[in-house]
Amino acid sequence: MKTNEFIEDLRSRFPNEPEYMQAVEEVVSTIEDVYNEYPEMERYNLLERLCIPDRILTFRVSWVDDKGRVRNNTGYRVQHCNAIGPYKGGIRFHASVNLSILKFLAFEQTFKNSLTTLAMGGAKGGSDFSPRGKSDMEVMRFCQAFVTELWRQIGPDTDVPAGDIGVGAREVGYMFGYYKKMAREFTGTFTGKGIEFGGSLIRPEATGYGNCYFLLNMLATRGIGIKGKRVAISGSGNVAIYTAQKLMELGAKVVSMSDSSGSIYVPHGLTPEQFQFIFDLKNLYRGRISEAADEFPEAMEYFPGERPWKHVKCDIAMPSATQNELDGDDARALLAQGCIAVSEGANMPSTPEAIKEFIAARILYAPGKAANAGGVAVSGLEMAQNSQKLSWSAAEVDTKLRDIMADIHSQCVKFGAEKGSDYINYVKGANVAGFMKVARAMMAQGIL
Ligand code: NDP
Ligand code: 8G0
Repeated sequence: MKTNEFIEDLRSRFPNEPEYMQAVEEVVSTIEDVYNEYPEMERYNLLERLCIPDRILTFRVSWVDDKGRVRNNTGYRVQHCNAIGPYKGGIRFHASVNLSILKFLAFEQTFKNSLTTLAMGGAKGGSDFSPRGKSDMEVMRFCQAFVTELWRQIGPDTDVPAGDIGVGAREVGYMFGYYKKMAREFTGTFTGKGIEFGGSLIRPEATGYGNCYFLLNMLATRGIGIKGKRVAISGSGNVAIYTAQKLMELGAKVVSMSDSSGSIYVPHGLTPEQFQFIFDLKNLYRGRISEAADEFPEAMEYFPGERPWKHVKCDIAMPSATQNELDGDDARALLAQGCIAVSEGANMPSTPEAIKEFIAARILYAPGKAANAGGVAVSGLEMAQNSQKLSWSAAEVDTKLRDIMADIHSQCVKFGAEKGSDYINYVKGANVAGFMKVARAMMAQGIL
């Protein structure tokens, strides 16, 4: 297989999908060697079948706002691959959502889910609807209209959605409720549900906690501890908040957080009181991160419209907001002031140029598909609990999460250890490990 020709052909077929092509290029460039070791894969045209989603659903979502106006958005579900289990992946509601972004996310999800060791295929969905500034009733009407179209395409053993950017407990609750009504069944068709109706303990915390556990595994390969380390986080949503909480519990200093309007720098690290303020601000009031700087002006500096990376002094960066939020300049700025590790909470937050910088500097760099897999892993555990009609304790789920993150780290080491040195290329490790399992399953199942 000639990688360049393959990529150019795909680019000419999908010329307006830069995020999708970015994700595909990264994976293809790292699995090329193993792919070429198995000529039967090329005979089955496996790579192309693995890069192009099984199915894409697109639909109009019409809903009525509080002023009685009829509003229209576009809804999507990309069912990428179900070779190793039912389609699984979140739903994103954000004005920026388009097919390229959802295709990249569904593609990445397939390899990530493979790494979790659980039986889940890859999918992603969403809409260009933004819940920000909408009333609860508007959000509910939108969710019901969205599920009116989607419900026939999903199910506990078919496709299991969850939250993502802009979709939290409120939105999952509304979507699950309407799904249950339309399908006339009570099953685990969504994950991230409320605890009273089938949700798993530790699911809200899982992505952030899991990323911290992955980071601990990476640091251990170099005999480094987390205590006292300065960690820059971006975002202040689900992933960022629970990353901060676990880091503080582990004795690290959280020196930044952000949202799409700007970032805060906290030179001495967040105190428990400041963290609680941000937690309530985001979870109870849907507020902005600038309000934290207003509340604690002595302790924090606010940079409107800026990302954290150029404004912080940190040992570790954990980008946890969105794709392509850390570019080559940001990476050089982080490296220049001594950053030793980057562990991605978001999906594809680092641009290809930034990744090149991290790898060239041989720092510890974990791509999202490994580091943030704890979220979907605990979703897989939620599915298992739902189908058995039982629920595990927080301690049980947390132990399983730690074990899964350690397993993912081992897979990265196995496939990413560089010959002749002690460097671990986690990008290559995660891609090869994730790919091999899906590829074997696809080969065994014939041309579908
Ligand atoms: P949330 O909606 O809870 O939070 C998103 C955060 O990122 C908010 O602070 C938001 O700011 C900020 N943000 C979103 N879009 C942009 C943008 N275009 N530019 C700058 N900031 C932005 O989402 P999550 O925390 O759930 O998701 C964050 C990332 O983690 C995403 O990449 C997601 O795919 C990934 N992820 C999430 C998992 C989960 O379990 N939730 C699992 C694995 C990965 P604002 O409030 O201003 O919009
Ligand atoms: O639980 C999920 O399926 C889910 C939700 C949000 C994001 C992700 C992800 O892995 O990116 C998974």
